[in-house]
Amino acid sequence: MKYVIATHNKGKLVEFQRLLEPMGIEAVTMDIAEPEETGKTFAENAFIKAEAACKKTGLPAVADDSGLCVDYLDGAPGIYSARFAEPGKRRLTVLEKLKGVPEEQRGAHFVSAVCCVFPNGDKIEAEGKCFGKIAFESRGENGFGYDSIFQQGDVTFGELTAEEKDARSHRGRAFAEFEKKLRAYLEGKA
Ligand code: ITT
Repeated sequence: MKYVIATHNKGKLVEFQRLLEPMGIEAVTMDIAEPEETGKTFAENAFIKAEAACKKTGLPAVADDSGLCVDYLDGAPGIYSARFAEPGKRRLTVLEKLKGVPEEQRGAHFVSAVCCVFPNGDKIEAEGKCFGKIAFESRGENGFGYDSIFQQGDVTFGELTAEEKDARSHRGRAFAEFEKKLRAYLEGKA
C-alpha cells in the first residue's frame, strides 16, 4: 500500500524516505496544503499534519513534528523550532542566545513525534528523543535545520553521515518505534 509523506521540509523528506524504505513502505509525496500547526505538543501537531494529508489524499499519511529543545532557553524553541527566527537565521539565533554560556549549561535535545493516520481513522503514534548539547559554533554541512549546532560527544549532527545520524537521531528512534507498532497493527489486520 502507498503511504503519503506529509512534510514540506526537504531535509525531513530525505530522512523519511530512507527510514520508511527498509520497512517496505512505498512512500509518495503529493502537493498538499500545509495545515496550521495549532497543537500544543509535538504529538498534536504531528497528528494535525498526518490527518490533513490523509483526508486530502485518501491514503495513509505519515507526518512528523519535531524540534530542538534547549535547556538554557527553558526548552525553546521546541514546537516553534521552524518559526523561531527568520529562515537562515535560526542556528545563529540559538548560538547568539547561548553566547558565553559554558559547556555544562549547553544541554539540548531533539524530539520527533511521528504520526500515521489511516483512511479508516486509525492512527499510530511514536516518539523519539536524542540528547546532546549546543556547540560553540556551527560545524558540518550534512543534514539540515539545527544539525550543525547540535553536538553529541565531539561531533555535530552536521558532521555525521546519513546512516550515523539515523542510528542515533530522534527521528531514527521515533521511526524504529513506529516500525514495531506498524507491524503489530498490520498483523492484527491480516
Ligand atoms: P513540516 O511541518 O512540513 O514537516 P517543518 O520544517 O515546518 O516541516 P516542524 O514544524 O516539525 O517541520 O519543525 C521542525 C523544525 O525543527 C525544522 O524546521 C528544523 O528546523 C528543526 N528540526 C527538526 N528535526 C531536525 C533534525 O533532524 N535536524 C535538524 N533540525 C531539525
